[in-house]
Amino acid sequence: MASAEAHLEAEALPPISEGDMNEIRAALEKGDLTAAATKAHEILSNEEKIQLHIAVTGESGSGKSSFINAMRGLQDHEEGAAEIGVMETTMECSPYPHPQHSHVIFWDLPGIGTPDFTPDTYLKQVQFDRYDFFIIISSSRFTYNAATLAEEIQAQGKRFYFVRSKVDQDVSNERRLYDEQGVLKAKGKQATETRPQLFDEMAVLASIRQDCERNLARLGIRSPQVFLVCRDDFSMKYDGPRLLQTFLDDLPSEKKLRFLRPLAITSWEVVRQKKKELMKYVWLKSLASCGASAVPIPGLSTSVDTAILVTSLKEYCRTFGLTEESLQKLAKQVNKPVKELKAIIKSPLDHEITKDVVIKLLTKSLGSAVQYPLVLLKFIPVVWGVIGCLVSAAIAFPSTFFLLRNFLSDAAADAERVLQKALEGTTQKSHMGS
Ligand SMILES: Nc1nc2c(ncn2[C@@H]2O[C@H](COP(=O)(O)OP(=O)(O)OP(=O)(O)O)[C@@H](O)[C@H]2O)c(=O)[nH]1
Ligand SMILES: [Mg+2]
Repeated sequence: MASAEAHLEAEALPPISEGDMNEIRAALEKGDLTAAATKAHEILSNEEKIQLHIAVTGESGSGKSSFINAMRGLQDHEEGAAEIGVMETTMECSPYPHPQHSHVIFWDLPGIGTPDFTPDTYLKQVQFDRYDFFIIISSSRFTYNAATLAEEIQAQGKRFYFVRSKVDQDVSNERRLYDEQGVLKAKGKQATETRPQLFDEMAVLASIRQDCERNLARLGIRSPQVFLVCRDDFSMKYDGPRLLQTFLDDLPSEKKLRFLRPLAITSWEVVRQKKKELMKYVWLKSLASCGASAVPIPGLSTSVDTAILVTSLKEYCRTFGLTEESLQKLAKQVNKPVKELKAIIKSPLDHEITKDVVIKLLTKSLGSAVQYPLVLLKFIPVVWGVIGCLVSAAIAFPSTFFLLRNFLSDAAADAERVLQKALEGTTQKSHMGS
């Protein structure tokens, strides 16, 4: 049990600075709930303003624009998708905000190594400083241009990820050397460690990876990490899931949620991480909802700002794909009637969330608030230790806290069920998390 409790506490660690935390605590200690709630509001608004700028770079034609479309969950032909093509297409730095989460911005950079963008001036031309990190896309062989970019980005102290695109093409090109039974056509003659007698996709991938890693290491790149991807089923296949996980692990804690929000629900792991990050903000939202805009709720002996709660629940729905638009899109992708997906969802969808729904949920969570106030000490010892003494917040704070927490858990559970249903009858399960 001790470890479970420790886990809960760690989960609830506030993602805010010590200064902000002290300010909230000092206000609460003075009994100034409005000042504490205003501060919580300010922290949340600042979080909303955080942007993530991701530069996607590489040689012309390497698949940069296709990669951006895949990351944004868009097909190449869809409205708002980056232009792709076999001819040189991208001539200037173009921002592509995520369609539903505009704070995550992918920058489609022009290809390096064309007459207009030579390696010596490229990084200056693309305004190097603007980006949080770089993704270098390379298709086929490791090139001088890719090498120069990697070296230069490392020298400037920024992070980059080396992505080897179009591996589906490499796999199918290699497959052509084998017969229908998967036996090497030139029987025995050409079999090598990287090209075995029997076709082995893993061996093809391993040799591409080794080649890239060897070349990067030769340049003096520290612990080179290479990710093999293909634009189709990007987030499920090859190194797509590992790439997303690595971005997330490397981001500073205040940017993690920003990156997670737009990620498509392609694995149980994505659901788990989204839930974990959103949980960290629950207590701040509860505190904000007890502020100056709190009004008495008829029939309940408490005052809260229901607008904050409505916005928060809608945000949870969007983050877990519980919107009409996301479900329609998913249904189309997996070729199942949307009715089938909706039938297993227990929480309301984002457009169904209204003030009345919030009040109904608040009535339910009031019971938990009265029954289990001490549980809060486990989640947020620093805050509850002081807020519990304020009459004005003694009921409102735990009620909204349990409301948000429970809704979040339910929405995550719905997202898992929808994923399970979407995958039924497909072979993609092996690419999923646990
Ligand atoms: N088979 C396969 N083809 C891909 C993949 N990614 C991109 N392509 C194709 O490669 C070609 C070039 O892709 P783009 O995304 O336009 O490449 P780019 O790097 O943006 O090119 P520029 O804008 O000219 O610098 C297009 O025909 C894409 O359809 C992939 O993962 N697999
Ligand atoms: Mg392009």
